[in-house]
Amino acid sequence: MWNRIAITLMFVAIGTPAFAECDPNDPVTGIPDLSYSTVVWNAGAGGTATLLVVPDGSGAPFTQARRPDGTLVNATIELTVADPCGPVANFSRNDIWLESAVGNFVACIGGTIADANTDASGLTRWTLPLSAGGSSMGPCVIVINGSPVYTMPTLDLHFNSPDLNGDYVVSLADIPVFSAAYYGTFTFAADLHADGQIDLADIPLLARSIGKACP
Ligand SMILES: [Ca+2]
Ligand SMILES: [Ca+2]
Repeated sequence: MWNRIAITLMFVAIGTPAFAECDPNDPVTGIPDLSYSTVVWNAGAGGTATLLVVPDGSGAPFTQARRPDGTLVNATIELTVADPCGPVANFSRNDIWLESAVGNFVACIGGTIADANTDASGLTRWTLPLSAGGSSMGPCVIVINGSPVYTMPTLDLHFNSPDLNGDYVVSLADIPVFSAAYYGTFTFAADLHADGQIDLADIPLLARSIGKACP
């Protein structure tokens, strides 16, 4: 499916006019231009990373994401918001968020927004835990004011959560999903201590979060 979307997006990108330019007589005033905004995700150089999310925000910070083999990786995302005239300072964090359309990943209201408004350099980050549930093994995109920064999926950041069924709360209803993976076929969603296997190390991450819900 992604191939199809990528091809469509490529077509749109080709049909889009060249970068807008800064007119000193009519400067752009703080309206982000996705063509000028840039993302740095150093974790991407080493492959995929998985972040544990909990609806109440008690999951892992981005500095403690995991590689598929379980080793820790700093998956901090840095976004510089810019318009054709330069960085956009103090742009509201509420208008910048992460999305993933794959799996049953769900976000609480405002649960995936950036840590802070952009600074004087237009920079903001994601380091704090998200408030979210469900899981995703697909690409994650950064969205500014409703439009993705990337025209193609490039952040291989996956999510999983003790809210396995993605209903915004960790409850007894999540346990059958976990048990099925523990005793049966491996399921990424249940690999809460993400290391490619479901074992005793995954259980505390579910047990300690029972009752946790969106704020
Ligand atoms: Ca749940
Ligand atoms: Ca595990």
